[in-house]
Amino acid sequence: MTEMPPPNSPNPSRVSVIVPTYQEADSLGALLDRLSRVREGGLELEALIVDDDSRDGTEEVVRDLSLPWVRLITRRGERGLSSAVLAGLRAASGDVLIVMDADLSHPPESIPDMLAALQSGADFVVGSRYVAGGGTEDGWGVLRWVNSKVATIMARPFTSVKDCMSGFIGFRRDTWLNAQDLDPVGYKIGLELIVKCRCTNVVEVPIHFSTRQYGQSKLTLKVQLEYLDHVLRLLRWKYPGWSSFVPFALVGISGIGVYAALLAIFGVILQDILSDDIQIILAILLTIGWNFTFDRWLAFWYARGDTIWRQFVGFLGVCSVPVVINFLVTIWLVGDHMVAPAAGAIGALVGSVAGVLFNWFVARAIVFRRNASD
Ligand SMILES: Nc1nc2c(ncn2[C@@H]2O[C@H](COP(=O)(O)OP(=O)(O)OP(=O)(O)O)[C@@H](O)[C@H]2O)c(=O)[nH]1
Ligand SMILES: [Mg+2]
Repeated sequence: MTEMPPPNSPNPSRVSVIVPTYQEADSLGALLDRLSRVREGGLELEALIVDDDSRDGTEEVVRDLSLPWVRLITRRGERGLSSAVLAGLRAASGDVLIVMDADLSHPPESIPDMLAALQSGADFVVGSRYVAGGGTEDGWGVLRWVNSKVATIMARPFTSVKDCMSGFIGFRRDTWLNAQDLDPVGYKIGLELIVKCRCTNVVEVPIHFSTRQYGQSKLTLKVQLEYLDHVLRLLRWKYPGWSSFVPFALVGISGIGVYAALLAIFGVILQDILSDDIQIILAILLTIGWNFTFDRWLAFWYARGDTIWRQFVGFLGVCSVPVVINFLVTIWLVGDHMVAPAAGAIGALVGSVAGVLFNWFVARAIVFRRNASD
């Protein structure tokens, strides 16, 4: 007896293959030829070529082939791989959505394996170079390999998928409809979707990744730097508390160094001009200014739209509480017959630890509030 697929499993005969292209006219004929052979295997498959106005003959290639199952979407005035993929996903009509590169790096012949994995319960499939049976063509330079590995390691906080940098991906329409806050930033739309669709059962199908034969790579240094920004955004999305608290604590530690350095400098240059008390107050205020600037930038990035002066006054108010704790603990210990320097050090330590936690919680709740839309 053959087992019935679960009721929500995709009908494998309705597949949309989204192919983002920028100046890939030379590869398109061969790609569509190989896709048409996959179709002949019994799939109802449409291809959506999402081209960013390449003007390299892409439109002519598609028009001349005149294949009824191929649609060309030409975006004018907009560029970007991820946003092109999202445009293709929105226009697709299939129950299963596959995304692949146009440059023949991704073998269309692996699509049936990807569909089989989805039918067996995967909620996301990745055409993977880094699982048994997969690989890359010889001639991948050391630099590109290291590049890919480093990028993969940086994605570890989000997924254990071995080839999460792959652009050859597939999922059910309902999986992508459940995605939250999709951000069309960067080049790694696969990683973005795995995280934002909260996919838990990601299956890697081995593929042999071919080196492009025609056209030029769009994987420039700028694109690679944008990946750092993408990882930061994903961290802030997935771990909003930690990605606020860790920079806050680090800025707090840096503040101790800044305070000590200011006191040392003032001791030399302001000795004859200002009294010790005034020097200390000045150093405290400047250190609070330092912490405010970096905290607002790195720990409370989401509240940068609010009025800066109101935030600064609030921050000043919040910071003064641990300063008072530090002071009171010191006084109490001195009163308890402890020698002043030791009391000062303990007071500062208690004040700092309490200060970081207190400041972070209260600053978050009162000064740097999150809008409902953040
Ligand atoms: N629509 C659109 N497609 C893009 C854009 N940038 C890249 N692509 C397409 O995305 C796919 C992947 O780009 P590639 O340049 O092959 O990047 P890569 O695979 O990481 O690097 P190489 O294979 O070495 O070229 C290709 O089909 C490109 O044509 C873009 O801005 N808009
Ligand atoms: Mg490529």
